[in-house]
Amino acid sequence: MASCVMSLCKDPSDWIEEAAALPHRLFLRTPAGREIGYAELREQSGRIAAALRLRGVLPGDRVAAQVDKSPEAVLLYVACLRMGAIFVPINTANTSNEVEYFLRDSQPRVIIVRPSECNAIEPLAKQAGAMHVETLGTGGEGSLTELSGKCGADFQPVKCNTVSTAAIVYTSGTTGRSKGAMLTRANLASNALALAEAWRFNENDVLLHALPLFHIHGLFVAINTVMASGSSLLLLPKFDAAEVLAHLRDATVYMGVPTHYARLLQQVDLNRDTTVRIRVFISGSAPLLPETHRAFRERTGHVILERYGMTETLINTSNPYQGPRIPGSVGPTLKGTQIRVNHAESGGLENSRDEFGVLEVKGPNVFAGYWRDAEKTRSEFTADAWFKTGDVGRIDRDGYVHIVGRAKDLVISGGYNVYPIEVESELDALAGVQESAVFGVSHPDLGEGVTAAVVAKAGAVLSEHGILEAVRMRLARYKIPKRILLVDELPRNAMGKVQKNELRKAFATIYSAN
Ligand code: MLC
Ligand code: AMP
Repeated sequence: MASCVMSLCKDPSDWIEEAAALPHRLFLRTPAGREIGYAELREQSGRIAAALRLRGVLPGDRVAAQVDKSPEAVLLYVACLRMGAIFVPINTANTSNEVEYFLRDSQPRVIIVRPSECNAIEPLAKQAGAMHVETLGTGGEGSLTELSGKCGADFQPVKCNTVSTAAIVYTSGTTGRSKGAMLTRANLASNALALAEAWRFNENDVLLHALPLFHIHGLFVAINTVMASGSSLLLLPKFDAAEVLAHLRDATVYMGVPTHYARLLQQVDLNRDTTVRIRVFISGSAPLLPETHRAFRERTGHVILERYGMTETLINTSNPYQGPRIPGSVGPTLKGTQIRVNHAESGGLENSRDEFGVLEVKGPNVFAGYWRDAEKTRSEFTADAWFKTGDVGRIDRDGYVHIVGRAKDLVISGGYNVYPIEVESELDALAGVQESAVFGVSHPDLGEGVTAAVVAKAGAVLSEHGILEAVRMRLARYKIPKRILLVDELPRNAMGKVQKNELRKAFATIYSAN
């Protein structure tokens, strides 16, 4: 097997320079037959960087993107890395009021959107102070490509301080609106190198990429690990179980969320033969059920490698490449990262025993803080500078971390995080709604289904359908409750706090009974 990590580079830009120097090295391929070598990655990302510079983007300026997945979307991210701009990825499911908030908060110099969204975004961008709106479509069409096509290929990457911010990724907070997590160039570089080494990435690897590009999983865990090891991507436009299955023979590594594995298991052709070329299947972003782990092993012979991460910390732990991969555990910490259990805090997790506590993390992977929110940053770190993950777990005798629950009020649906408060605020604002409580209920496909209990105001008549219609334009689709349950009152404890555990128990089977 060829070398695992090309060299110990300190900045993500260096990966591209190094790999581009090697002739004929492939970076990206699509099922339609498009190929981009590392040399072209350097050239084409350079043209995009030059185009952004023409629009006034300087190092440290934000470049926001709400675009569909495409090779150009990958090139855009790389262009930002190489010019020292701060990349702000936005979920394509976010509605215009959500996008408006991200723009006002991050103040980008340029926002790149799908061509069909240009007219809707322009007034929002103007209000937020973004100077330019550019477009990029799935086929690479749009004003960004037109502009970059007029730029030369001689772009010189900007030398950046490794502690400078490379990306701001919005992640919902436990209170109020989303916060922008500032990830530095050193965070990205150190994590990618640790992962490339832990997962034995080498230049012959082909990563089958079916994840979205606006979260750390599909963007940094997948793409940076590929770039850091000089390997390549087979880029699918989205996750589709049959498409993934059809391309497993063309790749050596697969990364997905547990819903991907649950859906692959529904494919009759998933077996040892169709997965024979893959050397490792990796899962993360949400808990992988031990049943899924076992069923996948039985059908394919592959033991899924589960790892644990967060937007604020990138990847913290991983089951070993060699050595036991334990179902229900996320493995030991990655090289350079430390995790401790704060036993004083079990975050109110009911039935937690003394050995459990809130997991706290330290290491080169931990982010620099929340964008323009020093107070929130302070409150999420301990006095001795450990980041409080809000996940509850324990570390066993062999150093394996086991996550048993969450202290933070969070639902993870198909690998997307939904903070109940955001959904509750929209529900509570509706005429006729007295109050609401949003919680997660076990869901066979999505892991957890976003679920709402709603109490009507005296005399008001509410319906599940009417409520869903009313919030449809306000919330991204994945945040919209799968069920609205009309109840007379919310269960509360003696302190008046809503007992979501009672709700979870009362409605535990609503999705499995379907
Ligand atoms: C789509 N829908 C969802 C959903 N995804 N609803 C709830 N939860 C989700 N995750 C809704 C759509 O709005 C639509 O609703 C309907 O389901 C079908 O849409 P779709 O586009 O066909 O969905 P599909 O392609 O099947 O997407 C499901 C999925 C996708 C699981 C493939 O959500 C996905 O790729 N998830 C990965 C998320 C991810 O990358 N997370 C990493 C976060 S980083 P309607 O109403 O129109 O029918 C992180 C840190 C770490 O967590 O450790 O990695
Ligand atoms: P995000 O804020 O989107 O980055 O999501 C991070 C959260 O996802 C973590 O704090 C965990 O709660 C959860 N998570 C990620 N990976 C795993 C995993 N392998 N097992 C359990 N939970 C996970």
